[in-house]
Amino acid sequence: MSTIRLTMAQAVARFLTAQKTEIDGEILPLFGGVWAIFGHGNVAGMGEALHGVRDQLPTYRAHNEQGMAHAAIAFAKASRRRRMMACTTSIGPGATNMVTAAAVAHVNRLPVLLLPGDVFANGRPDPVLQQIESFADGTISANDCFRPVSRYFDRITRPEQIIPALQRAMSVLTDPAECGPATLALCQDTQAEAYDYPESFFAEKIWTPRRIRPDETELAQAADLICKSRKPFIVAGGGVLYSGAESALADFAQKHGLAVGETQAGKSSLPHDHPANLGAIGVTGTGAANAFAEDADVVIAVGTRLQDFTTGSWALFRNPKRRIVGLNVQAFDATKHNAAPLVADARVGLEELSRALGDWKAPEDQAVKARDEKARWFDAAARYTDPTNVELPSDAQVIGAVQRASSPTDVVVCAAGGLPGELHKHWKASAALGYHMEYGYSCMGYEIAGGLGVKMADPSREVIVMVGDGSYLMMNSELATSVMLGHKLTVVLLDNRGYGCINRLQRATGGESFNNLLQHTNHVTLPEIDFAAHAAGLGARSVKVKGIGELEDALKKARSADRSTVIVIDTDPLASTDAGGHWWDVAVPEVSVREQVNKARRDYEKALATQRVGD
Ligand SMILES: Cc1ncc(C[n+]2csc(CCOP(=O)(O)OP(=O)(O)O)c2C)c(N)n1
Ligand SMILES: [Mg+2]
Repeated sequence: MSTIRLTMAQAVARFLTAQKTEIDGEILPLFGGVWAIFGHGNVAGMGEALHGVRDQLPTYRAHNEQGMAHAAIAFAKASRRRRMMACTTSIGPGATNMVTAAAVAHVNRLPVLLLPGDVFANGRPDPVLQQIESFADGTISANDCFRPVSRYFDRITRPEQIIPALQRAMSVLTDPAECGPATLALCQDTQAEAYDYPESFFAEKIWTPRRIRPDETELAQAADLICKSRKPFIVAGGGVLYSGAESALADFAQKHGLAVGETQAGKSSLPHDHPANLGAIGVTGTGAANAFAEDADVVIAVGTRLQDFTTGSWALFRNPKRRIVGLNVQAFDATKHNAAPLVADARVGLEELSRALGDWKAPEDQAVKARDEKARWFDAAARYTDPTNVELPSDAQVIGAVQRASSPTDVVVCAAGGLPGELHKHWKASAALGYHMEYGYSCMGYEIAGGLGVKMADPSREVIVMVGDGSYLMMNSELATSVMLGHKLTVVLLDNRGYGCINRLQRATGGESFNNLLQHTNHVTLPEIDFAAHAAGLGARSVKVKGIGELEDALKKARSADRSTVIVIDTDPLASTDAGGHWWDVAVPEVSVREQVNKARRDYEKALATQRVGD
């Protein structure tokens, strides 16, 4: 067996360069790059190793470990999980800064290889700078915070241990069902230790997507349920896009006469103007999709985790005879709420289900109803996004302007605040992956860093990031990275001077406006933040616009700019789209001295009675 003498860190770097992926017949590096912020925990080991492979595997310097991991996660999502990135940090704060991003990847089932530095395996210099020191357990370091938010975790204390650890990490990162973050905590001294690694460990490996085929019995049971249904309805989740099942879904819906509602992760599975596409489903759903969801006797849930925003906290699918067919690559999701599981890849699952259904078609009245409901929804929704000259436009009016200035291949990116709900209802996505919403963790601060990852995954598409003032203030520094790397973003920053959506939620649950909008906070000076100046300071083009007309002009200029642009617009914190939507379970206090809360509690209890438990 021929061997090569390398440090553990050099072995990691070399191994990563050997991992490839095949996309449309083209062999590409599986890892699009490594994000790195160095400190004493990784600069000498991983830093030197990454320098050695910089021509095959680019290293990118970010400004915040959470931000860089958001970019990596967005890159994987925009690549349909077929390409990914790694992230290396120092020990201590650099590592724990990345824990929130690990949770983002975990919830959203997105692959990212996290390589935090760790304390000395030999313990000789203990405690090193940034070592947290557990009094009770010598095996604990800050990196144990990654355990609950990693699909695979290992701490590397011997150089040869990296061989099985990397192989296991790869199996998780590339498995459609298990997919999520893999964390290998790399002890600082071990990174620098040498070992005679077998050459075979570094042989080129081409990863292809595993397409799980359905079990015959599950397939027959699912087909039987659907054939007996009179009001079937499809829910399309993110799994449709990860599987590349858009055409399979369109064929399935058309052949069997079914309508489709899209989750936040599933939006853009079908073009907005496809007759079967009734748009968003759930708490932030369209009136059309929700009308179908309420009546459905069989819900065909394709590639969705069925989180509460999709199920209306399990009060949306209210037909008493309703069953769910769970077409999902992960049995954990396929069996939720007593669903009839159909464990399979979305694309082959839909194809085989279609074969099993033969000529069966949903009753004709369903297609007529879909047409009517869709027309009614668009009539109702249009007025929210129409042009206006009001001084403080709503989020929906800003969305209308962005939509009018966009082209069908653009990607809109968002994550938290009031915007996700408004975008889910109103955004008209044409091309697949044109709607990139992180709504599994809805992590404030994802937007700009995420937009950068999306742009890196496909530089040919214009990327429009929509972000609230709160989210922007929480994390914006990868804007400077986008300028540095020449990956242009258009950022539309909606300044409603605070946490608008939480203030609205507070009011809706009977609370007094308190601690959300800046005006309702403890303060000596009410902040008047000059976001345009801030963005310019980070190197971006920036402009503050007044109203929708100026916004449309600025969007046109941003499109032809060669650098990231931030367009700031003041918006109304109180307005939101009241058409469509559905109840969401947010627990209201059972006792209070405030009558508004008691009233909200009475309404809450009525709504709770509509929630289905378990079935
Ligand atoms: C990291 C993080 N902290 C807290 C929250 C809870 N949260 C959701 S939206 C929101 C306010 C967002 O404010 P902004 O970005 O200005 O959007 P707006 O609500 O005003 O539309 C908060 C605090 C969150 N989603 N993520
Ligand atoms: Mg705000």
